[in-house]
Amino acid sequence: MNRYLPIRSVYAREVLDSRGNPTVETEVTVGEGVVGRDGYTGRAIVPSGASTGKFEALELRDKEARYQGLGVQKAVEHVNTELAEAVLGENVLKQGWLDKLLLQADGTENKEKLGANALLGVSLAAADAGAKAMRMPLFQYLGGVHARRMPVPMMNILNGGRHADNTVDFQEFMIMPTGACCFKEGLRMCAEVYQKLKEILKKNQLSTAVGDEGGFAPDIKGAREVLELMEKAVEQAGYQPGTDLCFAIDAAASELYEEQEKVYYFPGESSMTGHKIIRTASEMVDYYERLIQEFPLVSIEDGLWEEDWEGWSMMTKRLGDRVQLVGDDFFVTNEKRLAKGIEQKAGNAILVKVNQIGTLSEAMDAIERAQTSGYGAVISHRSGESEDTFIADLAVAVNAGQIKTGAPCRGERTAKYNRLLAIEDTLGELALYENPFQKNNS
Ligand code: 2PG
Ligand code: MG
Repeated sequence: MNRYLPIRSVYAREVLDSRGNPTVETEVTVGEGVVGRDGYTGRAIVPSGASTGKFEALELRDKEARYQGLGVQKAVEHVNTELAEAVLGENVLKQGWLDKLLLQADGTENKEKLGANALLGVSLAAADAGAKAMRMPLFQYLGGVHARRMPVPMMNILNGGRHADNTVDFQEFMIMPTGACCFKEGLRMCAEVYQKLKEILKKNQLSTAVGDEGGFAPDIKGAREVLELMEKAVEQAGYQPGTDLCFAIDAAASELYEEQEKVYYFPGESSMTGHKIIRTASEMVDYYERLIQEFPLVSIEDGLWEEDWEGWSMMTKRLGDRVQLVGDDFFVTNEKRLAKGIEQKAGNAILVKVNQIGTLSEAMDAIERAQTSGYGAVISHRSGESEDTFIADLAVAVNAGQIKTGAPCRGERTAKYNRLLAIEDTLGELALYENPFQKNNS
């Protein structure tokens, strides 16, 4: 791009995320003229995970008394000094170059010097500023004229694991409106099923309190019982499970893994049944296989723990032609780990969380690698989120076809869905919506 739109100022502050913990908000102002007069300001609020992968880029926390150690004043300071210095005067339209400068300023493999939360805020806010300066919607700025595929929501309606204080051991139970005609209708179907599920839980005297991502968090014995309730909710909402809506889970198995004994321990199921439930890697796969046979389960995320490359290859060999096997903690949005997975035929899709890697360009590299290798890419929120809607635009920009961004409940989750409704409106007849699991659709 020939135009030169210099970055005039970079500024970060500490704000709160959806769990009430501090995070970084960054503003990048660009323009040829005077700041505040004819400049454009891009903004970003960095998300934060709870079930974080061991190999994620480092999220810098102050570890001081304030905010119980979770303050981000150091990361904010790094943005306002070193990172600002690195990019001031640079052309905001050269995202790849800006991200390189950010990486150079940090200089470490996992962003431990300045913090991935410091780098990411600048990277995303710069992209937002670029889009505003070009007077383009963010998804078009990032993806160009071919950005038009609306993502199928992978909507979390029941929370467990690290995202809730209930007995459900798997972290997320999701519905995917694969039979919808468009995003808007898919969203409606999901919201209706969500409300039906609430009614069913109430009728069964189960809690309708929600977890971190807005899904309900009742005490239920195991995955089968949850999926049965979900099937009921789909049917009572007037839809057909497997045709109109399918199911997805995030087992977040790294959280269940006991390294010493080399087994997966299910604390909730153990307490509900009164005896200790453990499963080996191959028993985990047996378990998934039974669930696939019984329910329209089309996607399993982090089915095994993040270091079990052999187990992942075994799981992919056994289940990979029937379901999507998504690596989250396993791939951590890292192109190198993904390349190793592709080589070892481990998994067949990547979960993309921009803060796992720390810059937009690196996340887009990982997406491109997945897409050119026949792997799926699911754009994802974190359990700690904000009103920032960047990932909605990113999902359309890269034609990912799938987005995971929580329940149709809690503002930080609905912000993304509402942004997608606006994008679908903007695209009008150009918008595409297709079942990502159906091969050979146009
Ligand atoms: C996950 C995510 C988002 P967290 O495991 O996929 O749903 O959770 O942000 O806590 O890592
Ligand atoms: Mg996950």
